Amino acid sequence: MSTKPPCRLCGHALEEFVSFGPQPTANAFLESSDFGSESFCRLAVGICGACAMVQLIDEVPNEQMFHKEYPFRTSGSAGARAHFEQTAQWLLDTKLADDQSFVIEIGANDGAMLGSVQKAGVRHLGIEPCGDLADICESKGIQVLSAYFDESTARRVAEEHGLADVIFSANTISHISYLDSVFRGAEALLKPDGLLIFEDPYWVDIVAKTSFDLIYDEHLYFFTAGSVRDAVARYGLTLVDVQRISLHGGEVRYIVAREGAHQPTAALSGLLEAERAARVTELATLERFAARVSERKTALVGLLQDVAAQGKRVAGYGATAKSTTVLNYCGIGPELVSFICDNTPGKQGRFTPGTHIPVRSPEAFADPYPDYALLFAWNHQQEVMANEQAFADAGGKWILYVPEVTVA
Ligand code: DWN
Repeated sequence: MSTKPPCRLCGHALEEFVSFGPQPTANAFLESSDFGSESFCRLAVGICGACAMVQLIDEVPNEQMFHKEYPFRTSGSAGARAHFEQTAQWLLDTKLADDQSFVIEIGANDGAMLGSVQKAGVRHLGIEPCGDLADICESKGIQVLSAYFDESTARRVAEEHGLADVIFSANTISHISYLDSVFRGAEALLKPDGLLIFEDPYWVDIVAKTSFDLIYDEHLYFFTAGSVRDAVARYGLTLVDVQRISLHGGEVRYIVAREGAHQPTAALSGLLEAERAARVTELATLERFAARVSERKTALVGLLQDVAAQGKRVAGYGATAKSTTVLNYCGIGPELVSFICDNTPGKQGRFTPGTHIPVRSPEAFADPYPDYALLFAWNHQQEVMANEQAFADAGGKWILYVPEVTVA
């Protein structure tokens, strides 16, 4: 009899509903000398039968994913830069207005958010385990501690820097396996009326768009307002507000306070109601999602094979973490996508994990233009297509696979 793995939050059994097979570390872009020595981990998603937290079944150790050479830079897109400048301004205007204010960011990345806080002269601390990213923050004058965030880091920070008005985090809380320690740490580090504010991909949007490529090793949890509400409640915290965010294909910003410190908003009850109506945590919905994932693979591979049979050349655009799932799950290698261009220096000159497609700088895109460009950075579609208008003007066609496989 096979035993079902336990939920990381409540220990109840997980029901697996989709699997992508063995996958390499999503952001481990390779040197050719690394070929053959990559490590793979099964990528499969389940839902807890008790607390409805959607999560990966297996996990890759933190140190294998988030280390000195972690390549992703938040500031690599103008859309993300604008979003985090606006976020900083919103925090400064509404939550950090007095001269004793103190904000902490978990997963500060390259300082896209804290850079504006630093410029405003407000007390802050970035917590960033990836050494190169912490160095970039420091070079911008941002105070930073290079560490993983957990309860012991939180207690150390509280002792050395005092309690925080806001603990902010973007695209990081869903990446941390030990959420119990994170929430206990937040509880220990917040002022009595302080707020934990975090934004992450929204499971409802992933189901609605079948954006299956948002599933990869770094994304351990796929939150809904309902699952976050129940998770934080175990640690004396309450989900009080939510905001919808369009970045990265649809996210939610969760605003969490100590129990009784802030009143829940109408926006929260509205989103909880919409989630119930969408039935996104019911097994039947999840099984339909899994069936659509498989159909999407067939459609994308079929299109790429047709294009190859016509002797046309396809390049990829954006060597995203998401592309690792698409390429490895669909079995797409250099015979179907000859190279991928990306503006991240740490990815250029390397090869995609598992499928060994060369990654080149955006200048290579026009040298000469391919017939088709497969847009792995579909979440930055407007920005990329505007920057590369000359490609379409020259007769080039974009291939999209979210929310459907289309040629534009
Ligand atoms: O949560 C995460 C998100 C926020 O970022 C992480 N786990 C890892 C990473 O995921 P991703 O790699 O899928 O993120 P993006 O933002 O979709 O990556 C876009 C990629 O495309 C970057 O490598 C930069 C590149 N890019 C480019 O070359 N030209 C992006 C734009 C907009 C461009 O014009």
